[in-house]
Amino acid sequence: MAVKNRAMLVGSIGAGKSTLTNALLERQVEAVKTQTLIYYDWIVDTPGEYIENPLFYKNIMATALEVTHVLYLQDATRKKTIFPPSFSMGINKLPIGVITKSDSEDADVSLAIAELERVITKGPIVVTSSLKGEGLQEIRDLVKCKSLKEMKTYAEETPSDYIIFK
Ligand SMILES: Nc1nc2c(ncn2[C@@H]2O[C@H](COP(=O)(O)OP(=O)(O)O)[C@@H](O)[C@H]2O)c(=O)[nH]1
Ligand SMILES: [Mg+2]
Repeated sequence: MAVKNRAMLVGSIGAGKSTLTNALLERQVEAVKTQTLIYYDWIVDTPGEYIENPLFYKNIMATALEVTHVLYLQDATRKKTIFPPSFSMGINKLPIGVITKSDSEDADVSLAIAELERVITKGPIVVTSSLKGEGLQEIRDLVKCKSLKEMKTYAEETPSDYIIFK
């Protein structure tokens, strides 16, 4: 039987993980502050504390065992990234970089892409706005891919303004 593809979302407190979860699943509810792991269908929403405090990295590693993809969220309105360089290299799951809040007037999308390119050494980066619904289908499709190669082909063959492959 085929194993269902699942994605874990990681990113700072306030990066937009829970809002993105709702947008991806078309859940019409307010994002609640997550103090713990929340499983919704094919998504695992994590608390921002997991990445803000290196003591919790072990929780990220343990939860990663349950998923096929890890989404690394970078808030476009933040100048810095919370992720250490090459962080995705340490997690043996298919990486997807996600820029959030691209719609914000405070967003610096180019800077956010440059930051994420140092975190995701190889893989797709999707520019999203949960508010406007941009980049969401690209994420849903990428999570259906079974390899980096498949994600690369998808990124190259999809006429989308919101996807980059590095
Ligand atoms: N402008 C804008 N704000 C967003 C977007 N996504 C989330 N936010 C806001 O960012 C804040 C934190 O979002 P939340 O999903 O709770 O972040 P989390 O802590 O990572 O789960 C909330 O005030 C959201 O309304 C977006 O696409 N655009
Ligand atoms: Mg949350």
